[in-house]
Amino acid sequence: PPPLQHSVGIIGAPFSKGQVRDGVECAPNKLRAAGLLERLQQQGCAVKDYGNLTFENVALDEPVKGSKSVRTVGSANQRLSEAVKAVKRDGHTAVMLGGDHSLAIGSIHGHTAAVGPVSVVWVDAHADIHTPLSSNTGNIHGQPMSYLLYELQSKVPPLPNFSWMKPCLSSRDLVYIGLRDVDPEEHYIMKLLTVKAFSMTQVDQLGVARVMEETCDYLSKKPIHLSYDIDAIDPSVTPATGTPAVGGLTYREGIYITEYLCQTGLLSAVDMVEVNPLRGRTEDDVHSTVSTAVDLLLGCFGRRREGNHLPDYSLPEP
Ligand code: NNH
Ligand code: MN
Ligand code: MN
Ligand code: MN
Repeated sequence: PPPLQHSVGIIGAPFSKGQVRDGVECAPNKLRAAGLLERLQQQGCAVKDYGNLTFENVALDEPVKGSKSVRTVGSANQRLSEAVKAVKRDGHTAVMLGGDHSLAIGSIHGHTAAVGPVSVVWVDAHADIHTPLSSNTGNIHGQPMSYLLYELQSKVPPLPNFSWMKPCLSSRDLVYIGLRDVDPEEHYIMKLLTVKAFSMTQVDQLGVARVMEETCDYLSKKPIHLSYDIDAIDPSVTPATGTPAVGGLTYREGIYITEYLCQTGLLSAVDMVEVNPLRGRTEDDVHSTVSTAVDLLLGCFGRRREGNHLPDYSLPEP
């Protein structure tokens, strides 16, 4: 297929209150400092940086039914939803640089608000489908999918600063890839809703190429929202993240997912979340994590390992 010029709109979401470890709010600037924008431009993308969102810090934000920072997370996601909606209305593929994975609430909500129903490919070690009441940690980054799914609406209580949103995704339009640390409550929900999932077992069994074929056969041809949690990749490659889980995707498998989704032509929004530059033990740990996240994003927008050239290139004449 002829290389189509991707138009990318980047939103930084320096937000960490969906979990308890500081540092994940530094990721948007780290990803930019690693040359993300320049490298997207070099590979032929039109790039617009919408800058970093600023978030309201709600002063009194006591836990609600065990969940932490509910009001802060609700308000941040409302802002993010509006921002993603605006980027989509401007005609770009939206890239949300997190921040923690609670931000998928606003990102997916805003995406659907602009374009209508979407398919979600959720690449993660974790399912992030706890309801606020089933969660053991109270961290909302482990819950976003339950807020988004129509089928779980009756299981999610009304929460302060969440009245702006309604579920916008059918469980039929969701595929998980890379799961290996799923809580019993989450496993129950996934079986109840018959959610399509390629855990690491299926990646081992089928190989990543078949996993991607089956993912795209399964999904209808709606615009795709890719929500990429960096902890899907093995911690030997991406250790700088809050909840590393052994036995993850290789670098190559991780990149293959992005290359494959890019060539569907349906990729409409991408989240890159849970990069935490304060979690690596060494400078190398952080560098490897950030540069892998950048490579995954480049793969979403046309970078191929066979090499690339711009469509207007011609050889210098002697
Ligand atoms: N399932 C756990 C929880 O509910 C861990 C979630 N952590 C993540 N998700 N990093 O991607 O808190
Ligand atoms: Mn996650
Ligand atoms: Mn995760
Ligand atoms: Mn493409």
